[in-house]
Amino acid sequence: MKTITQYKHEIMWWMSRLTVMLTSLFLSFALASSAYATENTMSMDIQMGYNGNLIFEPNELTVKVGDTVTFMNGELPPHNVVFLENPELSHPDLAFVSGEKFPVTFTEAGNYEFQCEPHAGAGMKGVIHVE
Ligand SMILES: [Cu+2]
Repeated sequence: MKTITQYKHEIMWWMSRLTVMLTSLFLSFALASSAYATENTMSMDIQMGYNGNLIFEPNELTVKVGDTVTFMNGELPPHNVVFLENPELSHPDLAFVSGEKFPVTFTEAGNYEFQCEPHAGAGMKGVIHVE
């Protein structure tokens, strides 16, 4: 017959085994998800005319090469997105309808300054840092 102490020892042994197994399981998940994050590109939104103001929100963003930033038309249209030194990325056509989207994918590192042409004078400008 087993004594209470023997049972206790057995339970402790199994609990320590379980802890090791769960820890390694957790670590493998953590590693797998971090690998997943670095392999896949991100997609982020910038609101145009956010909250009834003539602003981009956010007006500064840091992304990685290959990431896509989607400019979403909000309030106080019309808005557009013009990259001062990268006309090929620009969407000069004015967006009048709320919810219109301009996706822009960045394939090279650098700083990309942009503005909304009708509202640049009001300070509707921003910059995206691509690393
Ligand atoms: Cu605008």
